[in-house]
Amino acid sequence: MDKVIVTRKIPQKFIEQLEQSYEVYMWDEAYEPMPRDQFLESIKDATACFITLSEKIDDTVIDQAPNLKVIANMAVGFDNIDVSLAQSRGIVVTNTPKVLTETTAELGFTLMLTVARRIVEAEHYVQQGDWQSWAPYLLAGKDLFNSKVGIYGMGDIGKAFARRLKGFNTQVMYHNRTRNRHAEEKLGALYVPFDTLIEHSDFIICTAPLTEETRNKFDKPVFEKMKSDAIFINIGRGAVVDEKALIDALQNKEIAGCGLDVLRKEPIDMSHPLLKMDNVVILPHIGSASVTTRDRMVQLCVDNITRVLNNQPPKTPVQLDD
Ligand code: 8YV
Repeated sequence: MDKVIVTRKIPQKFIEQLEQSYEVYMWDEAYEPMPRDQFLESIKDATACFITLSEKIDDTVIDQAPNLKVIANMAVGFDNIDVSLAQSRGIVVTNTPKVLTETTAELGFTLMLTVARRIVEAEHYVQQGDWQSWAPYLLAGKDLFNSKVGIYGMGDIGKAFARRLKGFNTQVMYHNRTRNRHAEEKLGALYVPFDTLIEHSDFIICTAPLTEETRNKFDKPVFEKMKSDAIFINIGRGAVVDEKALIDALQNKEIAGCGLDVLRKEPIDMSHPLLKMDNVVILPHIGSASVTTRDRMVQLCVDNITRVLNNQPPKTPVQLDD
């Protein structure tokens, strides 16, 4: 019988689907990933694994898993997986595109407005009993309407973000590896060189995946070029940002604030300097975290596993660009 490893606790209704045909080993802790040692041990005789971004799939894992046929990643991003190595060993890698697009764009939008209108500071202000009077510029923030918004990464999530901006009377610019006609013609997004995007945007939203091209893309010179009242939002991957450069930019007031749903090291260390700044909002990587969307992501992983183990093409295989 094929053995499926599930590295995170997922609802029983999905496990039951897999158990109809396979032996399933699920890690049972709700908020802790399966320890690496245990993962390496259990994958030895597995034919399929259901993983999240907490699991790094490298040569150690692949060498350990001679029977593995499919790796189903519960994420659209797959920078945690050495995809070319897996594919060179005949292992199919799948991800969860499309099903999480709208939920992730919504979170990005929420984060942008939260930083712009200083919502976290305002809430703390009330909770701490500091609200003793009204003042003309009390917690005054930044308007989104009439602003210039720059989107870095015009994939599905970038487009869903641009669509949401339509109601806010903003000027939308974008930069992407390739031009996106749909974004230009249907969403009115203007393609600009990267330098133009960072120099002229009031809000800069990063939705980019982590690749060799995007790693550390937002570094010191980039933050220096931004407007001093710019707000930077990252819902892509943490390593697209040089965090030291971001901290310097905030401390030197080269930018006005930031909102991050993703960090270089997750979970963040409590001593991280970004946690001490009022104009920074950090979220624990919850971009796709609505119950409906998480259900859809899990179901897609289950479907991909089932299809590959039945010698059918998966619904959403990861395909590397040439
Ligand atoms: C995932 C994400 O929930 O899809 C992605 O790439 O970042 C999130 O939606 C997270 O990566 C867990 O695997």
